[in-house]
Amino acid sequence: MNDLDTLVQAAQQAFADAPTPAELENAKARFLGKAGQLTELMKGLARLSVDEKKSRGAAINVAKQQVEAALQARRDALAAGELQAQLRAEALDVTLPGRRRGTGGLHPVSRTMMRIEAIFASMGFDVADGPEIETDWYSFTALNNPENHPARSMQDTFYVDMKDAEGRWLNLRPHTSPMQVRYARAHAARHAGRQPMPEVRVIAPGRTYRVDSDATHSPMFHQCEGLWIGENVSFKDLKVVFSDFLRQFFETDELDVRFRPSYFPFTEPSAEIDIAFASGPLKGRWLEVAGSGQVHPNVVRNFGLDPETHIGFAFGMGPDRLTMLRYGVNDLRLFFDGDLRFLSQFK
Ligand code: 2U9
Repeated sequence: MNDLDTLVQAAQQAFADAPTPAELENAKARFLGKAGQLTELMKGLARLSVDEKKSRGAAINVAKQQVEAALQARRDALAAGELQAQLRAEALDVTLPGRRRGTGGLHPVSRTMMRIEAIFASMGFDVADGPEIETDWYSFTALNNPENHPARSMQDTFYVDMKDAEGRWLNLRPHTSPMQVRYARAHAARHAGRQPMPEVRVIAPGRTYRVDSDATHSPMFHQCEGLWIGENVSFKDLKVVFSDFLRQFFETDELDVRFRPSYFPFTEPSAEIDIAFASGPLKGRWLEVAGSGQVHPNVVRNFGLDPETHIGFAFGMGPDRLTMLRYGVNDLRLFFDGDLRFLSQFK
């Protein structure tokens, strides 16, 4: 093997050993660069005779072409390797199923609230919304709750670590009635002196709070109360309005409705409202769905109205319980656990 063969072999080996394009260019410089081995051999031709120059020059050129070919081959191989690595890194499995955008749905209790609001709105009721942190007067006193009534006790009501202007602890409203007191007072003040005063006809749906927790009670629950006050609104109107509401809500005319005498401090007389379905799994069983009554004169007075001329009725129901009845759910806590396996059934 002559010196040129050895040189070509050394170059091929050096190129093959270069792991990166940068190191390949360094190796190239050792053979083909300004001071590279082949360049030095070319410079040496000057010392030779004309004939020797010809044959030696041709041989060096052949060696140079072989070195350049090896260089190009290695360049191509490294570039192809890089491309392969990049393709591997960016590999995409086009057979995977696409990711769908999750679609939400309304919470079953929200659906019930919306149904209740729509039905009462169709009967001319306004929908009122207001504070969940209340004063003692709006939650209890205005509603004819005696000072020592158990509903005010620490076991039942959540209190907030802050006092109102009268020095009484604020509370998380235990019912939505305070909102109706606020609404009725604002209404009476706005229409003061008008004869006759436009009727108060309002429902107050919303979150309410009590210290209570089991399969049928949650510390946060929902209520929807209604109030209709005018100069000539009677218990008969209550029976018609609420029976009509129940038949629309449960989408059946074959519903027995009964008003059973009861007691609430804010109504007199008072009645529990029970229903019985004519078919289905609950057929024939009396189920308590609401409370109601003629608004107590003391409460009417707290609206800023004269109970001698203004009279009417109120009712209160639990949308959580109505939702359980409508969908056949037996544990209230399911509504508030946030478990999508349960909730997504209502989409
Ligand atoms: C005002 C005056 C009176 C609303 C009423 C009830 C009877 C009642 C319960 C039913 C189940 C609450 O949701 S529940 O836990 N409610 O029994 N509520 S009368 O009476 C009012 C409301 C507002 C100003």
